[in-house]
Amino acid sequence: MKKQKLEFINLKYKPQNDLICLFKISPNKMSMKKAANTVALESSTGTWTKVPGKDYVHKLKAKVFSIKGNWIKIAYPSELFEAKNIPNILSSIAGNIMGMKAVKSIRLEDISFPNSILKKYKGPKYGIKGIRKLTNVKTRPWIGTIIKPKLGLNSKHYAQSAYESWLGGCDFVKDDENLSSQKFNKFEKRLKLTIKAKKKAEKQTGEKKFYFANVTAETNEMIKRAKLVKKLGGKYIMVDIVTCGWAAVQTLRQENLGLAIHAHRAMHAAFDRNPNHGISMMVIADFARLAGVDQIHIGTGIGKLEGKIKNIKQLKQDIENQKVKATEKRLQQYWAKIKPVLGVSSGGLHPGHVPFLIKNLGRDLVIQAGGGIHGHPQGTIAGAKAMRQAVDAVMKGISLKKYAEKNEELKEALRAWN
Ligand code: RUB
Ligand code: CA
Repeated sequence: MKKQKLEFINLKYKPQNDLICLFKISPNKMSMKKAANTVALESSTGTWTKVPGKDYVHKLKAKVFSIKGNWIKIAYPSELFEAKNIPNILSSIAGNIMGMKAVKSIRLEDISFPNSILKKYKGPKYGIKGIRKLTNVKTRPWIGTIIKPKLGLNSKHYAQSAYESWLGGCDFVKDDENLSSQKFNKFEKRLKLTIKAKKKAEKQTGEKKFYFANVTAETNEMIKRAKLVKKLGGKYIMVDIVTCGWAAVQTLRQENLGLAIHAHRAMHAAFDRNPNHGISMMVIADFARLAGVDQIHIGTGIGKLEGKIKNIKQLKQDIENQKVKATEKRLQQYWAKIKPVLGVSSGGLHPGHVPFLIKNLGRDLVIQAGGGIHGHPQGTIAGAKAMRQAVDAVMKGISLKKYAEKNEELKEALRAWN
């Protein structure tokens, strides 16, 4: 076969109005340059063989402009993408190339959007400052709970458990990712009873309380459910962004209902768990920020689910900062008018983990526990109290052990789980 010209490599190129992708690739029986060229051509204007082109088409070629070991950077002219269409972007930059024979593995590690693309998207409605204002929680981390058992409870028992969680000190109560509108707990009934319970808890505690109803469903149905939340006076919704898909998330945000959006990331690990292949959580979070969720699960670095604290810290900077600095494994990004997203730590947490979480991830954080609240030996109210006491202890600079001497619920939680 004739030696192929590597037309999609230009190591002198300086990106301007381009979308930039950072990939980690492992070539399959070919040079890194050739593999990189193949990735760039398949994800932009080329295919497996030469086809006649025109000059104006050549201008739209993606360019590999950096190769460092297995890490390559590709610049895509922004004209390659339709405005307001996340699926369209992903079909190029994380589409066919994920299954190409030219690479043994390929991982999209990070993405950086030029302003010409950013300005087409709404981004989060509230951002972190907006959520502080909405919830009236001034400086401490927020405390959330996921009602457990995650499936099976009827609507009445569900709302009761939510009520007890708020009474004990939770700010947020959320549905679990796999609860939608099953026969045993229909969405509308659950929503009505839980919002009623929320109002009662607000009166009793004098605090603002919030319920994140999981609206994840077929898109039209999802919008209907979100509108019902608004009609009944809810302020938040929750959506499983990966399983319901980017188009649906965009639609939900573009409806502009004024509701804050909590993003659950169930199924993210199918893309991001393999360190050599797939799509990183950083990229998933970048698209979530672009589409406009207000808060997103980022992991814990402790607890029941996989994830190193070092990576979670990086991810948190990525969703919080207006200017994200480049590192060897991250691209720089200026988010312009797109607001920050609030990070949520969740998965196997209990009060004993609170000092670690605040030390590593700061106060702009939702600390969320299901089992670590409802599994408290004295029940849900005590479980929520223990979590609130743990947060209060850290805010006052007192060790949990010391604070537990005068706070029975915390003492019991530490005895059970620490
Ligand atoms: C929490 C739970 C959530 C996870 C999701 O329950 O199961 O769905 O937070 O994971 P529990 P992630 O507190 O009983 O473990 O937040 O990593 O996306
Ligand atoms: Ca990025």
